[in-house]
Amino acid sequence: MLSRRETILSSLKAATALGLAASSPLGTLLAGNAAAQAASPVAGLPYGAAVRDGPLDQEADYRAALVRHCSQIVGEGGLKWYDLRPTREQFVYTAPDKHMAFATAHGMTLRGHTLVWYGAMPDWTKSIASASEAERLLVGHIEAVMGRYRGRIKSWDVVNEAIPDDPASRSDIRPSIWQQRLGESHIALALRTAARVDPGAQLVINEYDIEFVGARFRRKREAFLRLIRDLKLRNVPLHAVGLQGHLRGELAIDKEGLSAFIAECRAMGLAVLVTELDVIDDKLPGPPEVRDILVASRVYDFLDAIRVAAPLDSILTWGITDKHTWVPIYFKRTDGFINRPLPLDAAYQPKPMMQVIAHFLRDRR
Ligand code: 9MR
Repeated sequence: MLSRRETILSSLKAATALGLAASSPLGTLLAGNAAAQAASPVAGLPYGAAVRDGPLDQEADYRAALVRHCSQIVGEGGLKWYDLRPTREQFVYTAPDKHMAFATAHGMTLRGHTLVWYGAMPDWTKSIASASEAERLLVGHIEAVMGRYRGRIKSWDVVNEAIPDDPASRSDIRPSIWQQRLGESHIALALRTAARVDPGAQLVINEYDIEFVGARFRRKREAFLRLIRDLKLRNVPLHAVGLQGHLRGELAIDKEGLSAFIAECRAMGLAVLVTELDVIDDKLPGPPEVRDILVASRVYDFLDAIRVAAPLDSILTWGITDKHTWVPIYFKRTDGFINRPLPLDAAYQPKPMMQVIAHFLRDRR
């Protein structure tokens, strides 16, 4: 097995081979950190990760990694309708209660994900037949779930992924049972209900695919901004924009476009959170040392573009270790190499991505 120093040296060699000058910001950052190794570069910083129940219950290494690196966690599942509401009458709080207990025991906070989403809906919700029934269920759900964790879950992804992958116009909203029965007003309804139930909670609208170069992503950014502007103009309570940050290894970050988008959000008084960072690496070259640098470099560009326009007060990755990640479910590599989307490798060793996250959190304004 390579020593930590050898690993870093081989990363640097890979970086040089990729044309990443040692004098570039990322090159300097990786070289600098090679000299000063901390047990956890993000310890004490507002870094966190999504947690999965299997390993949380069964793997001591996994729990130890969370405790060592994270000051916050979020359930990868647990608070989704599919998990909470197997039937219309039931509320199953086993997983979120467990996440809350783990967070509290280790001095971490727990984020809430998510109250309104087209995805992970139990089948029975298809039978919601009218606007009044939809309104009753949505309001009742938010009252029950946010109410249970009032004052304890301090930041909520109230609305998740409201914008379609390729919006037909700026006013396009992704289809869901809520959109079908209530139209776009379901978004304001959810946010207003959330503010009433827990006036102290940070209310977030969370989205992906808004950071890349390309017309489709520009359209998605514009549609997202249209929705946010509209909510703010109507005084709907909304405190932050969540950038999921499921980066695609093969797509360049539109740094200017992203910074401009963030600047607009800031001008409306919104905070900016990174909520689900990882790098989908199925289309990147196989060798891990090379891939890890390319992954770190995408994360660098993404965080750098945000930092130009907003303080980076919170970064969560969608999982903590390459051992447990959603990425291979949809983006498995075909060359036999495992995916490496996250800050720790499958043996829980920090990768260059972790150093990049630490760098941006340490130097936050
Ligand atoms: O990673 C999550 C996966 O384990 C679940 O099966 C799936 C459906 O609930 O959701 C995944 O998480 C998604 C998140 O909730 C919203 N943004 C995209 C995430 C990755 O697909």
